Parts: sequence; structure tokens; C-alpha cells
Amino acid sequence: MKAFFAREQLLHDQSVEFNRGELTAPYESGKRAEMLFSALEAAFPGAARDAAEFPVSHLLDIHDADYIGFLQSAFGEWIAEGRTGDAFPMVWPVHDMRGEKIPNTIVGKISHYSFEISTAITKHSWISARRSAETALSGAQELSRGANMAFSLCRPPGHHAGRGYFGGYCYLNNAGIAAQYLRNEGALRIAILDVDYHHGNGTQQIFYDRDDVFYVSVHADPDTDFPYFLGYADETGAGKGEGFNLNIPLSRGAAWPSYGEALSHALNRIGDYAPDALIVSLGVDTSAGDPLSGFLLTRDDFARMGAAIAALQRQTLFVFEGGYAINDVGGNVVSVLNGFLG
Ligand code: Q9C
Ligand code: ZN
Repeated sequence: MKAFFAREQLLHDQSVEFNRGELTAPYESGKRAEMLFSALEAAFPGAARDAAEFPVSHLLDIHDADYIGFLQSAFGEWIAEGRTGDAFPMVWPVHDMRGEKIPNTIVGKISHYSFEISTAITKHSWISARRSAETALSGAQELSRGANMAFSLCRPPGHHAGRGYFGGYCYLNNAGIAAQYLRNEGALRIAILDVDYHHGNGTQQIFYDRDDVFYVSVHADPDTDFPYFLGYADETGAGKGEGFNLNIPLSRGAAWPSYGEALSHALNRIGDYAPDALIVSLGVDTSAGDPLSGFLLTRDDFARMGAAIAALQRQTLFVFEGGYAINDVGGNVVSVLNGFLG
């Protein structure tokens, strides 16, 4: 197994996050990635590889050009307009307001290109996000060269990022970018299995009208959990993509009996689709004890998850997403990978 990583992913360092009416330390920290990297090095000596660099065209295959331009310049514009600290969005056009407008100054712009308040653009967000996408691309390249599996230690995560917006700690949709890379390399059908606790609204949006990328997600019911406004079971795809989006929302409190059943339904549907490759958006915020989660998966359950995924017998790229119980993240990811490797 090869595990891809890039040190520049650690540079993104948000000062605060707004939670429960107060400013707290951000849940999504570089420390998570550092600890996960150490756990991988200990469990799989010699597996670590530096992510390669890739042309920006791979990002533009998935994201709008104006959004990519905005991500690169946003922090500089924030400072140039006399603001300090991290660039936070503050206001959104809802209901019948003028949502199509792109204001000319940074506070308006950052709102246009975001959807929620916990995620800011910091001095180094762009370089970290770009290297995170390149970490996913490096894993995809490994599959295109014939590897059976790879792990991409992506940070910041990706599955909440849409074609033209950031949020949920995500700026670039790493799994989506990897999926398109494999399509460009000749794969006909890609399945994305998203096992993060939260619905991957960005990945769903990007592929909603396509039949060549099947998005399947098991996640907390958006009635009770982030991102609230997408991820319901009746979202099944549109146009050519009808039938190629599958959401399996579960109630808070779900443990292996119900989770394992949902996962095997998801895997059966992916098996029927017969993809050339599988990308797993691997969030381990389903762990009991995760500060953002209401699911109760254990270390052993994560090994069961890995074994169930391996039973599909597809080339598989694991792309890291969420997981905020920082002392458990490494062990849980290693457990999935060991379960997969058998
Ligand atoms: N009070 C991922 O797992 N909102 N993103 C948290 C908590 C954002 C999670 C608010 C959660 C985003 C990749
Ligand atoms: Zn999550």
C-alpha cells in the first residue's frame, strides 16, 4: 500500500470556529493530519509518499474557473480591503434575495462562494487545499498505474466543496477531482462511496446529472445534522444522472447493526453498477466519541467496514475526509485499511 501526503497541507491554520454561540478552537486542525500520518507510518512502514504536483486543469475539470480564481486571491483581497484575522463569510442570499449577484468587494464575494460560518479562508488555505487535491490526484494516478489500492491523506477535506463554493472545512472536492482524473485516464464508470458522518453535499452536486460517476453516501440524517439542506433519501439524481445518486440517511445513535446493514445495501448497489474503480470518501467522524458525531462505530467496526469494501474487489482509492476525535483518528483509519487488506 502507498499512502500519499504533502506537508503543505499543514499550513492552513484557522484561528477560531463559531460554535454554540461562542468562538472555540477549530475542530479541523493540522494536528489531526499530523497524528494520522504518524499512525500510518507506524502501521505501514515505508508506505508514505510525497504527493506529486499536477496542473491546475484537474481542478478546473470539477470547479468553476471564477471560484478557483477567488480561492487564490480571497485572502489577499481581505487584507487589501483593510480587514484583519481570517476571512470569514458573514451573510448569505436566501429565499428570494439576489443570489445570482457577485458583489465586487470581499465580504460580498466570500458570501457568494460559501455556504456556512464554520469555515474561513486563511493565509495558507489555497496552498493547503491545492496540495490536498494533489494528494488525492496522486492516489488516483497510483490506481491508473495499476495499483489495487491507495490511501490519500487529504487535509483540508473535500466532500462539502461544490463546483463553486466552500464550507464544512472543505475548499476543493478531492474525491471528485480524483474521480474525474480516472475518467480522463479511460475508466468508464467510477463509484464514490462516502462514509463520512456528514452528507457530501458538494460531491453530490458535482455529479448529480451524470451517470458515469455514481455517488453513494451513508450519513447522519440532514433533518438533525449538517449540512441540513441536502442529503435526503429522495435525492436520486437528475436527467442522465437519474438513479445514479443514492443517499442512505441514518438516525443519530446508529451503531454497527444498522450502520452495517446500510453499508451492505450501499455496496450491493455499487456492485450492480460494476465500476472500474471505487473512491471511498473516508471520514471517521462516525466513531463513538467524535465531538461532531452521533454515531457509535468502534475500532472493530472500522475493520469490518474495510473488509466489506474489499469484498467488492475493485481498485480502491481511500480519500481522507472528516474525523475529529484526534486521539482515535489514526487507529480508526488504520483499522479500515487493515480490514481492507485482510
Ligand atoms: N457545531 C467534515 O466532516 N459544522 N466536515 C460543525 C459544529 C461543520 C464537517 C459545527 C461540520 C463540517 C468534512
Ligand atoms: Zn464529516
